[in-house]
Amino acid sequence: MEKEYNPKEFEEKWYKYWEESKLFKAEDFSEKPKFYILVMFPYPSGSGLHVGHCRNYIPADTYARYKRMQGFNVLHPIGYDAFGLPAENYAIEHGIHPRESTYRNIENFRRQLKMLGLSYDWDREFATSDPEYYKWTEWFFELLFKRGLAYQDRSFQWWCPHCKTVLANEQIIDGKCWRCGTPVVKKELKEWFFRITHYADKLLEGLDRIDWPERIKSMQRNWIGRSEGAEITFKGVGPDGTEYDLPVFTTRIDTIFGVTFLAIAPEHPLVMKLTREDKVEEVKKYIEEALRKFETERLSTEKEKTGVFTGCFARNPFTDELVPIYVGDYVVYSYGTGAVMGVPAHDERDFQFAKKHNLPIKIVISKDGSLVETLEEAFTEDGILINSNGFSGLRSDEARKKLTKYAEEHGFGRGVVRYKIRDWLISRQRYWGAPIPIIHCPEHGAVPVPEEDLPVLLPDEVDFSPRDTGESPLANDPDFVNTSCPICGKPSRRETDTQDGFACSSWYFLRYADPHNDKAPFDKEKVKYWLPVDLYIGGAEHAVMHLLYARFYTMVMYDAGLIDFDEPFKKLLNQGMILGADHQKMSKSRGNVVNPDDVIKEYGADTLRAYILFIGPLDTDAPWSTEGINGVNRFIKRMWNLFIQLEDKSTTKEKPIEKEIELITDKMIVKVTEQIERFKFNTMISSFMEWLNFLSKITQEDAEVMETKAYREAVQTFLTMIAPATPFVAEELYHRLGGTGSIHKKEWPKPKGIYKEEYVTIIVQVNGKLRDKIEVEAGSELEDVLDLVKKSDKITRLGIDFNKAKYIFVKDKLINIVA
Ligand code: ANZ
Repeated sequence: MEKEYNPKEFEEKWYKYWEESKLFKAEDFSEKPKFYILVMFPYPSGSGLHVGHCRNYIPADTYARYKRMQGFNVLHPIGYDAFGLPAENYAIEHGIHPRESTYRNIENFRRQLKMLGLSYDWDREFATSDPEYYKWTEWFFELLFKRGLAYQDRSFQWWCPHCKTVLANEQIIDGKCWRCGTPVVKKELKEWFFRITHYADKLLEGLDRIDWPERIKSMQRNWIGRSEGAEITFKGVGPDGTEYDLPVFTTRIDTIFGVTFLAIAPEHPLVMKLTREDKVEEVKKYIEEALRKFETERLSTEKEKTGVFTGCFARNPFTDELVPIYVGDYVVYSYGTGAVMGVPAHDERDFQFAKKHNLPIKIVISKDGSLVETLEEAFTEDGILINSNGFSGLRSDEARKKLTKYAEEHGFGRGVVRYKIRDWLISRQRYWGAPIPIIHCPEHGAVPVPEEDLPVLLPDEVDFSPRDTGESPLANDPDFVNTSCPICGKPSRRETDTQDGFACSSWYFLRYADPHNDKAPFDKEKVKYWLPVDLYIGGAEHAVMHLLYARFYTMVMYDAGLIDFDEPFKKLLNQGMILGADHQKMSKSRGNVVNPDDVIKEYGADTLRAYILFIGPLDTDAPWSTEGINGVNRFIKRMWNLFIQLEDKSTTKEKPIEKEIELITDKMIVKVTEQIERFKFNTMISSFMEWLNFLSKITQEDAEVMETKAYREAVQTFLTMIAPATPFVAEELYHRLGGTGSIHKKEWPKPKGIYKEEYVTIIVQVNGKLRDKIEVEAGSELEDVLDLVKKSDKITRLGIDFNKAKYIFVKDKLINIVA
C-alpha cells in the first residue's frame, strides 16, 4: 500500500463509512448522559460555505466528537435557515424560483459540510422552508396570537425601498437595510407585531442564569434598556395663557432643582400649541428637517445638539419656576414621554445645549455636598444635593426616593419603569417566507386558520416581484387571497404578508429533538430529554436579534406549558472572524476570500480543520495565512510519515526511554483534556505538536524505539486524542496500524497519573501595583493566566477593559496589567 500521505485516497471513503455505520447518530432516551451541542445553522447562500462557517463548525465538531469519546450521547444536528430575502432577490434578477435556487444551494452546502468531516446526525436535517417545518412556524404564530402576543397595528415603519419590505429596528444598521445597504425610509403600514415587550423583565432576569459571554449579555441588557425613573408633570403655558400637562421622563429626579429648560420631540403633539406666533415659521422649518434624520443620527452624542426656542415656557411643579421650552431633535418621541427636562449642570447633552443657547447652568449636585460655583463640564455622577431647598444634603439615591414620593403625594408625578425595547415587527411584504396563517373576515376580523388546515402553503406559481403598494407578491394571486371565514364562511381575504425569517429560527433548536413529527412541533418527552442546548456556538452579530428572539419564543412556550425550561441555551460561545491575509474582512470586492473547497483540494480536510483550530483563541479574530496552513500541513505529514513506519514493525524491543515516553504522553493527556474542556483548541494543537517533536527527536536518535511497546501505545493514544480534530487521518492511520472498527468509537484516554502538574504563585499587578496573587500551573502562557485573572474579584472590581490593556508577562512569576 501507498506510504505517502494522500488524503484524497481516504477522506471520502471514511466519511461514507461513518455515515453508514451511524457513527453520528443521536439516540433518543439513551442511558448515557446527553450532550446537545448546536451551531447556528447556515443561510444557504449561492456562494456556498465560507471559511467563516468553518471557524464555527470545525471547533464545534471537534468538541462533539470529543464528548462522544467521553461517553456522552451527543446531539449535533444541522439544518438550513432557508427562507429570506436574498433568495428572492436572486430569483427576481435571474428568473429562477426561490425554491429551486434555495434547494440547489442546500445540496452544495451539504456536500461541503460532509467534505469537512462534520459529524452531524443527518437523519435530523431540515430546512426552514420545508412545508413540514414551516407548518409549525405557522402554528407558533397562532400560539402567540391566541395568547395575545401577536397583534396588528398601523404605524410608521422602516421601509427598504430596494427590498420593498419593512424591517425591524434590529435590522437597520446606520440608517441602512442590513441586507442590501439601501438607506431606509419611514412608511405608514398596517403590520403584525409580537409583544416581546411583555417579556422585557423576564428576558433581563434570565440573563443572570446563563453562561454567556458578558458582552452579549450586556448588549441584550442595553437593547432591552430598562430604566427606573420618574414621570413629572410640568405645566406648559401656551401663548394665550392656557396650561397644558407636559410630563417628562427622568432617571435623575434628584437634579430637579437644576432644571433650566425643557426640550420636546419634534413629533410631540403639543408642539404647535406651545409655540408663540412669531416663532411658528422657525419651529415648522426645524421640525421638517428633523423628521428627515434617522433616530441613530439624532441620538448620537457626537453630533451637535440642535433645537429652537418655541417662545413659550413651562412651570416646574417643585419650584413654580418658569423655564423656556425648546424643540430638540435629540428627544426621541417614542421613548419616555417624548419630553425631557434639561439639566445642563448634570447632563452632557444638556450642557452642550445650554452653552449653545446661553441658558443658565444651575449646579445642584456635588461630590461631597460642598457648594460648587462653576463647572468645566457636566458633573454627571451621583453625589450630595445642594441648592435644592429642603432636599439639600441628601445623597442622590435617597433624594430620588424622597422626591418621587413628594411628587406622588402632591399629584404631579410618579415612579415609573421604562424600556427601550419595542415590540417585534414580524410581517414582511415578501413571498419567500412562512405565511402568516390569518384570515381577515369582514365580520370576525383576524381569524387564525384552523390547525387542521395548516400549513398555509406558499403557492408555486406566483409573480413574485415585489410591489410598491406595501403588499406581498402573494397579493398577486387571487387563488391564494380569496377564501372564506373559518367561523362564518363569509368571503374573506387571506393575510398575504409572510413572517420575518427570525421567526423560523426562533424554535429550530427544538425541532432537532424530534424533526419528523407531523402531529406536533415536537414530542414533549423528546424535548425534555435533549433540551436545553448545552453548548451553542455562533456569531456575536446575532446578539440582539436571533439570540433575543429565541429566548422570547422559549419563554412563551414555557408559559404555554409546552416545555419545562425557560432559557434555551445554557452556554454560548462566539467564534471570532477569519480575516483575509490582509487583515481585512473577507469580501468578494476585496478579492481576499478563501474558499474551503480550494483549500481541501490542495491540502485535504484534516489540514483545514487543524489549521482552523490552530489559528487563534476561538473568540478572537484572526487573519488567514498561507504560511500558517503550510505549517499545519507539514505537521500532519510529519505525523503520517512517522507513524506509517509502524505498519511493518513489531514491538520486540525494550528501552529505558520508554519511561520518558510514558511520562510525556501522560502529560499530553492531561494538557489536551484540559485544553479541549476549556475550548482552547489552538493550544491543544500546540500540545500535539510538542509531543510529536519529542517523538521524532527520539526516533532520530535511535530508530529502534519504534519497536518498543511504550512507543506503539503512545502513538495509539495520540491518534485517539487527535481524532476529534483530524478525524480522517486518525482513522486511516488507526486502520493501517491494525485497528478494527472505528477509532472514533474508542474511549477518550485517561492519564496513568505519572505526570503531576506543578503549580506556582503569580503576582498580579495593575499599573505596577500589587493587586492579587494567583495559583497557576507551571509554564502557563499569558492567555491562560489572563483567564484566571479575569475571574479574580480583586481584579474585576477595578473595571479594567481587558481588550484595551497592555500586558507585561514574566512566565511563572508576574503579570502586570497596564490599563
Ligand atoms: C433629566 C436628567 C438630568 C437626565 C441628568 C439625565 C441626567 P435612560 O437611562 O436611557 O432611560 N430622556 C428621557 N426621555 C428622553 C427622550 N424621549 N429622548 C431623549 N432623552 C430622553 O435615559 C433617561 C434620561 O434620558 C432621562 O433623564 C432624560 O434626561 C433623558 F442630570 O432627565 B434625564
